[in-house]
Amino acid sequence: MFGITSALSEEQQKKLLSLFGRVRLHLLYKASKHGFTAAAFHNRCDLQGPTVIVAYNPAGFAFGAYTSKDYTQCGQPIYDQEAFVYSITAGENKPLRVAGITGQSAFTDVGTGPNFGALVFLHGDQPAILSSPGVGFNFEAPAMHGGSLDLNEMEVYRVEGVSLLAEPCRDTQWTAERKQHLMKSVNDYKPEIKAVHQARVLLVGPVGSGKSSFFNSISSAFRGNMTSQAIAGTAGKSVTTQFRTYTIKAGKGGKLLPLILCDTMGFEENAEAGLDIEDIVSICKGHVKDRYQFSPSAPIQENSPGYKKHVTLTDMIHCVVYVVDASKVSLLKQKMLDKFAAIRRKSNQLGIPQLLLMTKVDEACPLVAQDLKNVYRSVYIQKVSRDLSEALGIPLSCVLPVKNYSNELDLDQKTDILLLTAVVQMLNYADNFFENLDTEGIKDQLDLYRSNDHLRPSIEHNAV
Ligand SMILES: Nc1nc2c(ncn2[C@@H]2O[C@H](COP(=O)(O)OP(=O)(O)OP(=O)(O)O)[C@@H](O)[C@H]2O)c(=O)[nH]1
Ligand SMILES: [Mg+2]
Repeated sequence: MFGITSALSEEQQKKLLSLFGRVRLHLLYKASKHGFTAAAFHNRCDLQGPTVIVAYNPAGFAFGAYTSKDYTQCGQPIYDQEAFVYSITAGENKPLRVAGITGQSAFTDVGTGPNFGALVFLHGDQPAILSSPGVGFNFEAPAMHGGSLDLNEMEVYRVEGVSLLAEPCRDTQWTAERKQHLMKSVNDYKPEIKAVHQARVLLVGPVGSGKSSFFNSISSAFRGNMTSQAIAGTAGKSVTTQFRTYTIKAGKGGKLLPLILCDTMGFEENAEAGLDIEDIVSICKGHVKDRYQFSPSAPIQENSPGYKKHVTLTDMIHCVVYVVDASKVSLLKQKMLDKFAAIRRKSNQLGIPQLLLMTKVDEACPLVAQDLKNVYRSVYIQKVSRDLSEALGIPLSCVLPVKNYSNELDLDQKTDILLLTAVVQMLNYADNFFENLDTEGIKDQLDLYRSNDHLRPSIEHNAV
């Protein structure tokens, strides 16, 4: 949570983390800031997946409760074998960790403060707890909280990267055959329209989200070794400042793939900085030439040097891909979401299908960093996908998680499979663009573009 700092001391944080293993804590709620009330707690903590409460009392104890389940205010007792209550007391080397009593519920999911039976937090909508050792959890009250029932502070953290789904949400084979099959699908792809030989896919997204790295990664996967044709990196501003249209070869010296990846300057929250939405519209219509130097002060004009007046279907964008860093989703501000919404409106008007590429899944979830196969099993990645899908108004099925190559020296089969799966989906969506043209409304749709006289003769469908 931006701008709100944790009350955990370094020592307390270390002890708390030692209860979980390799996880990350994300502060959701801080009572002194949001209010010592059940409503404020539920407002921030419901439907967040695994969470841990940290309560601080005047006796200097930090203690609380962990649950792997959501708070939903369903009114039912919740059984959670992974739940525990704990205390991390200064001076004590080891944290106190108390698992639930077998057969008893972990907590009652009601609209009051979190009720773990033995410990009820925000009791009576006050900065206080109710302590009843033996109800659900058994402990000695002096060891847990020193008998001090008032609270100076209470925080709730989402525990990220802690759990895996029993079954993956998408079925994938992580084998060499699967990789070959995906590569063949890309190689053999033919746009539905005869005059178009390559699907043109536009990558747009915030500064540093991994647009240029995605092109580099796809190019590397096909070449069979690491390449970095597009300059990638981190800086306060967008590293990419030119519009680039990249072709990709199927192997070193091989034939060109039927795909062009268009890389853009990153956009920023500030309306005056980063890529301009009007530039995106011009790109989508095919008016922007390769290597056009973006200018944050003004969008491209008809008389700009990089402006292409006469365009055909070949020049247009056939699929827009929003690129978002999975590890920064909770930091996306409303202004950024508004930019996405504006681009989405324009793309819809132009009939261009859209996908969402969620990069840096390795940075977002430690379980995925350990083994990329966990990408479809990570509870946290599923949650981030859902959040993004809702925030951007894009169906969950259109969210494509990937890990780009960033500092590796060698290719990795699982990384390639995830990257290639995303490319195949982009090509499928580009086909939807061509299919949409083949409708009654074709004239209306093309009228949305300028120079529609140049387009009409080129719309002839490839025989399938
Ligand atoms: N760990 C990890 N790092 C990544 C991933 N994708 C990109 N990066 C790193 O993130 C940084 C930014 O990546 P870029 O590809 O330059 O991002 P961009 O969207 O092109 O950024 P701008 O051109 O500045 O808008 C680089 O340091 C990359 O190495 C990923 O999937 N995982
Ligand atoms: Mg870039």
